[in-house]
Amino acid sequence: MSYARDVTGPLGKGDVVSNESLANLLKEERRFAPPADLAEQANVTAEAYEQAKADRLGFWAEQARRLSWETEPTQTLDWSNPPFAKWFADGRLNVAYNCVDRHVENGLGDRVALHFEGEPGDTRSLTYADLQREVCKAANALVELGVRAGDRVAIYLPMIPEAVVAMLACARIGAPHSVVFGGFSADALATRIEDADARVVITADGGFRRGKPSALKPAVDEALTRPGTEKVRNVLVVRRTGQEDVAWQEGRDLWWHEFVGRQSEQHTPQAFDAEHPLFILYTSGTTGKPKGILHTSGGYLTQISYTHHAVFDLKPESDVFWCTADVGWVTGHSYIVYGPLSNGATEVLYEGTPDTPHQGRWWEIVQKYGVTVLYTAPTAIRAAMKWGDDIPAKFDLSSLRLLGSVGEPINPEAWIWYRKHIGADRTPVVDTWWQTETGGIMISPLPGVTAAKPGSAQVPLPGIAATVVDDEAREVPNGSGGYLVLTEPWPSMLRTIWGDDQRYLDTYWSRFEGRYFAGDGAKKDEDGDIWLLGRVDDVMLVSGHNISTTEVESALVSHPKVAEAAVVGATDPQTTQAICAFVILRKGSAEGEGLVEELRAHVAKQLGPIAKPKRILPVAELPKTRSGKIMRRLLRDVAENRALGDVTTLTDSSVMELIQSKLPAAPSED
Ligand code: 6R9
Repeated sequence: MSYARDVTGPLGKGDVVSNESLANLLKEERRFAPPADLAEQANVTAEAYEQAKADRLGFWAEQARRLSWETEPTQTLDWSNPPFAKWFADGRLNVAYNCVDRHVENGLGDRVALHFEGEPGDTRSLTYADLQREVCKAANALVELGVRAGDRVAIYLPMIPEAVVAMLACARIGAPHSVVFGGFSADALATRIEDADARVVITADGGFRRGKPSALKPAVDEALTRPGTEKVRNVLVVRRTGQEDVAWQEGRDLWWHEFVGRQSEQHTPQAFDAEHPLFILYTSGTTGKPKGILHTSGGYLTQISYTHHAVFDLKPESDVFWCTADVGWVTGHSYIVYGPLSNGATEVLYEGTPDTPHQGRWWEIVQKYGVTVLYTAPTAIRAAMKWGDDIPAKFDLSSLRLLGSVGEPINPEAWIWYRKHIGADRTPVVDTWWQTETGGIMISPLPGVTAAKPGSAQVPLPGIAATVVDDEAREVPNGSGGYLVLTEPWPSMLRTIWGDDQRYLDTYWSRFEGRYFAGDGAKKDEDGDIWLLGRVDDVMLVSGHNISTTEVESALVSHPKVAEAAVVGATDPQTTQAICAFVILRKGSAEGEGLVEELRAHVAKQLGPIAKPKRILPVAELPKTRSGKIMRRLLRDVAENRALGDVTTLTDSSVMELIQSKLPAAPSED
């Protein structure tokens, strides 16, 4: 049965389960008001909502003044050919200048931009002046390789400072970068090189992961044997691991330390049009080839700079910001590179995994650098919950004043754990909803304004228009669910899918006339606050009821023995689909007799009998993408005993073998 069919059913209509469960989640009426001291000094106050409501475009025009333009824009939005937006179209700027040089010119050259922490424990701090020198050298190197404004450069690197330098060097010369996550296969890299028609690839011999060197260059060599990649002239290779057996193609391959190393530290940035392409970032569609999401310069940087300032309340003189994302994910682009650096922040960049060499590594890093603002994903929070409260308790986390979450709905249980065990029951938690396509944060509490509700992203940011609609595009009343849509263009919106305008129209703008369809299910509670319910493709249809995976997962995780849960609907002759749950147990919870029954009863009690999972399988790990999203598609394959679909974007492919080895388990009967 195809999933596409199920999503056509209206979410939330006759959907008792979801409404009940929402009421359930909210029953304790837990609200967390902003701490008084933070609220008093907050970068953004409630006034911003009023101001943006009164004059949305005027509001964004004002935010654009956060940047240094070579030519100030006089136009804000050109929406004459929707949905192809132009923002600040007659303005000209250089993105890298805004992220680096202007801070040096303002006397901040000695401020640390990046505290790099390698997985083996090696460290390196780069000031803004250091970053300027490195970016200039890399820009000169690309120019020497014949890269011109408009040419695409593929970046396939571990989480090392050169990744940031390479991106900024591309931005500086107007060459759109396409960063490919270092965990992707040669195939995934080849498709992306071909689609973007890249001329140069920047990579490394390897990076450190889980305590050992993990090679990258062989995947590049392999990718470049594939048809469609012939136009790649050069491969620039950073020496990170020092592995001895790096294969080399003379004339094509160049060591970064030699070639970039001998370049001049001077480079004069040239301004580009606000709509000049800044980067392409591929997101895997559920079907077909990955979509190259295109972002441009002026509007993107305006919204990223503003949202980083507003949502993280960033005080560049005193804060130490740490976004744990990989640069290969949009979160790394926007909240490691362009947001923090455009705001002159000091930030941490960490190469490795959270549990190498021990499960307290992140908390040790927070303590070491005095991190004040931490931005991570629910999957990492749930992993920390699973490892145990005693681990973060060993470290001094008192520098933290604000926590953020992104990537998936954060279940109330994890939200509360995060605030309590990482944020000392004191810090606000901002749950930020956005997408590769939106470029920057769209829906989130403001830390100095919003009384936070665990589990809800709550309200669109000032200047952003979002709502929830039913099948017929009618806005749903408070207390109901439907589809999340964005009703007005926003500065950091994608401009198109690279090379495929039609697919851009079809994917995002055809479902609801004149509105951007995000592909997520959502609900508005009685206060009008927005709760994200997961991708509509994942919604389950059980005996005529639409049930969201997020809600059943949340109910499971609210049981003290469950650390993490993934829920899918598997074809079922009686009920159309049957709920099948995969659960990871918390440390110390045994898989013993009766556990499955206990969990099923727990869900039934929380959400009603219809939402009771038919099968529950305790597993050691769940299949995830690098950004921590559970790949439910693969779990459906398992639940329906099918061969696995595309696994190229999986972080760890052995996970699926482990899960499959659990099957066939006798389905528990009602
Ligand atoms: C930034 C990013 C986008 C999808 C999005 C939604 C999910 C992201 C979320 C969230 C609930 C949040 N998502 N943040 N769901 N609450 N705070 O993740 O971009 O990788 O393109 O994924 O992630 O389903 O549509 P991307």
